[in-house]
Amino acid sequence: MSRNAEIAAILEEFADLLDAQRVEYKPRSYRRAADNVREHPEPIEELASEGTDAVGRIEGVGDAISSKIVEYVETGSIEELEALREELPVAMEELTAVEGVGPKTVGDLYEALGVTTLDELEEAARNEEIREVKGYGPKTEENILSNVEFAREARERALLGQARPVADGVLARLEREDAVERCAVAGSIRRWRPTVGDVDVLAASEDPEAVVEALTGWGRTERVMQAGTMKASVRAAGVQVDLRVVAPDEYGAALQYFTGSKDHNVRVRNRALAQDLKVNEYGVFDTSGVDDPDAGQRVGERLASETEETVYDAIGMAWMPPELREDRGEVDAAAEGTLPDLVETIDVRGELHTHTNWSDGDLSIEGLIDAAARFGHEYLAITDHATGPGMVGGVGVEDDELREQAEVIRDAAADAPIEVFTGVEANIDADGNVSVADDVLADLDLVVASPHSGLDGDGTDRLVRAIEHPEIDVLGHPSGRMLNSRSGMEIDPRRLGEAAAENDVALEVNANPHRLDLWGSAVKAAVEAGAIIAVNTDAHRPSEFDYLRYGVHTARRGWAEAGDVLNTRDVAGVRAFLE
Ligand code: DGT
Ligand code: CA
Ligand code: CA
Ligand code: ZN
Repeated sequence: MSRNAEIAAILEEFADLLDAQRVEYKPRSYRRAADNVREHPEPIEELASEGTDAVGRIEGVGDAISSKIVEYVETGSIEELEALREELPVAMEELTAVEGVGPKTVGDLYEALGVTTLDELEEAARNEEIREVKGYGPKTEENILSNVEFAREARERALLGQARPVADGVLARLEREDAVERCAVAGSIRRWRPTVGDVDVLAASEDPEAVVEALTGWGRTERVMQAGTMKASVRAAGVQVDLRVVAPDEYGAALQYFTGSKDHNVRVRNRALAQDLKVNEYGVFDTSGVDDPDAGQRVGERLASETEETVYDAIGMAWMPPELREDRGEVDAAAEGTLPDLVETIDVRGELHTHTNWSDGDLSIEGLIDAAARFGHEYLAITDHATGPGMVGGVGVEDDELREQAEVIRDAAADAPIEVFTGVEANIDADGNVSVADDVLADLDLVVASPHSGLDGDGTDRLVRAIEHPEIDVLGHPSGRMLNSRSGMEIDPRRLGEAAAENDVALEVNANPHRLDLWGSAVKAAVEAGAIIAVNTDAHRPSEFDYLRYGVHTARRGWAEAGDVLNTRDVAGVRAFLE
């Protein structure tokens, strides 16, 4: 791991603080340098050890910035940045998470009102103090009050992509512990929700204290918030982890209970009640001969508790994957034996949305093909960004270059160990037009079209119009949402699904953990309307092929079976879809 991302973040903080002081021009050059440092293929700390000249060879990094980078790598801090932080002691990231509040507003409100935190910002808006500040009015207050809650929630929930690796680490640690008989994640992380409040972990053990100690003493645990004899709460790698230890013979009932969702559990419980059964975290109990079923937790004859399968079976239901447990009809389906046979990560054979260094990806065409082959894919579509709305800073590829790139891809494909499709990611403008000339699109194997700008209001009409374009094959990240930072367009997934089915377009589940777009309920509605789904990682670098599992589990939350997913088909099957 190079330190490029870390140093880019430092440069961005610099830019924010300069912006807040209304310094002109400089912030823009810091941001540009940050982008280039982040994408630079060599580790920046190695360049820094060679001196400012070496760092200065990175595009957009001039003398002033390169000497700050060297200062940071050598001393761990930058004097000028420390001074800026002292002048403006604001929680910049927290405050700018409020939509419509940028660094300049933060600077102004600090100067005038001393606002440093989200709570203070909200209070100032509520007390109508902001309208008194020069350049601001009641509209700003209104905007802050309507967006502050979203920003607060966004900060409290971790992205699945951040939490899941922590969960994997906790489980690996607990599995090594002799005292642990069985363990699993529960709660929203087990259901693969796009964001999670915490990572719930359940363990079965006769020696709970040893299990608690294993977590509190884990190498990645940063802070112990609570440690009892049967449970613990810690902060590990930036995520809250909640551990519960239960007796081995009650493990299944506890797992079922703590997996949730709450709505699912309520429906299960009601189903059980109708059969004179009581379900809780200790088991399923027959209360038919019991005077007061609420007299205690373990009242009546215990029918099941050791495994989840027996718990569901005792209520007359089939076991179901956790992704389904959102009260979207799964309880009835489990009772009727009509649960879907969900798609699995191993079913996916190829990747249909990726970027090379022709646009904003890291790798060359050959490098990307190689990485896809190493990941185990049978085929790969290369879909660099076209120019158009939402593509800033020269990221997109012009039509002429796209023609040229298609030739280069075909040459590379001739020697490739896997099948390679030529392609593009075109932009959908506010009216639903697509940013690339029809004849260029017609010459490519696969066209992804995605919205990248104007991402508010209802986007359904605009997206349907793009779907109806004869050259479009995949509708990329349809809503354009960015988890924890922007909500994206509203969409009617049923209408998108109908249009997609009619026009032979696949709707994407973008597996990037910042997006997960479409999401579970939307996938379900679209698939019910007849649509085919494509689970794509949108990889910009080799490590991002690993995002696949987040996309597949998101599709599973939408009840998708392998047959509903385009890229579970073999090469011939995909070609047939594209023709
Ligand atoms: P999160 O953490 O906000 O992403 O969502 P969950 O679903 O993980 O919720 P959490 O961590 O509060 O609780 C884990 C599970 O425990 C939840 O999915 C269902 C169960 N549970 C917790 N509290 C209650 C409750 O008051 N009633 C019921 N029926 N179930 C509960
Ligand atoms: Ca949870
Ligand atoms: Ca919890
Ligand atoms: Zn893309």
